[in-house]
Amino acid sequence: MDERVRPEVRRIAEEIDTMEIRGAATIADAVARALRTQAQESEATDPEVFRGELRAAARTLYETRPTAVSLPNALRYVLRGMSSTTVERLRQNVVDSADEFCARLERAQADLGQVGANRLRDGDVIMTHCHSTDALACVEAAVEQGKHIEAIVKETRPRNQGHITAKQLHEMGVPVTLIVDSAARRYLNDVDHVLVGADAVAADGSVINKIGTSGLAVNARDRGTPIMVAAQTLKLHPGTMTGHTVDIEMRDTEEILDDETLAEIGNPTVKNPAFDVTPPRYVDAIVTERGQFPPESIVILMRELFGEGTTEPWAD
Ligand code: RUB
Repeated sequence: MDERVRPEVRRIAEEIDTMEIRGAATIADAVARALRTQAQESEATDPEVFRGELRAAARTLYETRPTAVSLPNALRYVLRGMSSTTVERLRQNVVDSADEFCARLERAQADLGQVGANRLRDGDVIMTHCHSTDALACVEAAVEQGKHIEAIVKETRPRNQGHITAKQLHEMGVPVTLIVDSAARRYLNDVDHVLVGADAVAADGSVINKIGTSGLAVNARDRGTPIMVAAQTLKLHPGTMTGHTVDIEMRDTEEILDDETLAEIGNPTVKNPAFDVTPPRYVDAIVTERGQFPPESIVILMRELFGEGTTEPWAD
C-alpha cells in the first residue's frame, strides 16, 4: 500500500473491495468523497507532491473493483483540471469538484427516476435483479406519482443483494414477492417490466450488470416482457468507444461455498463471476437522466459527453 494514501482513503478502498460499499453509483459517490478527504488531509507544500498523492489515492481506489465504470468516471471528474500552481488552489479544485460530482450524481438519479417512472403504469408489476439505486429511483418516482407498483424480487445469489431491494421496496410501500433466481422464468408471465441497473453500458449498447442479468433478459424477450435498464450517464463506458472491453470481476469462491463443503463434494473447480454482458438486442430502453434511449443509439450520447478520448488520472 502506498504510504502517501491517507488512512481514511484506504478504509474506503477496503470497504469497496469487501463490498460493504457496493453498487455502481454508491461506489462513485464514495471514491469522490475519498479524493476530497485525501486533498483536505494532505500535508504537501509542493504542487507536484500534492498531485502525486492524489494520483496514488486514485490508483488505490481504482484497483478495488474492475467492472463498475462509474468508479474511474468519478476519479476522472474529480481530478480533471489539476493544473493550478499552488497547493491551496489545487486542494480547493479537488474539494469543489468532489462536491459538484456528488451533487450531480444525486440530481441525475432523481431526474432519471422521473424519466423511468413514465414507463411504469398504475398497477404494473416489475421484476428486479440485484440492488440498483438507479432502478429503485424509477419505482420511487412512480409511487410518488400515486401509481400502485408491485415487485417480484430475485434474491441474487451468491450475495443476496435482492434482500436489500426487497427491504427498500417495502419501505416505499411496494408489495414484494421474493423468489430464488432460478424461478425467474416461471414468474415472467406475471410481470410488465424487467427493471435492472447497470455497472457499465458499452458503446454498442451492451449492458454490463450483475451476473444473471443476461439470462433474465433472454428469458424476458422470449416471453415478450420489456427490459428496462436504469443507468445514469455516469455508467457510460468511454473506453468502449475505442474498442476496449469491460473487465468482468471474478470474486472469491468462498462467497458460494466454504472450504469444508467444497472438500465434501470432491473439490470441483468453482467460478464466481460478478457480472455479465447483456447484448443490446435484449434491451428495450436505457433510461438516463438525459432521457431514454434505445441501446443502439447510446453511443451518440457517449460522444457528446466524453468526446473520443479520456485521460487517466491514476497513471503516473
Ligand atoms: C451491483 C449491481 C447493480 C449496479 C447498479 O453489483 O450490479 O445493479 O451496480 O447499481 P454489486 P446502482 O453488488 O456487486 O456492487 O444503480 O446503485 O448504481
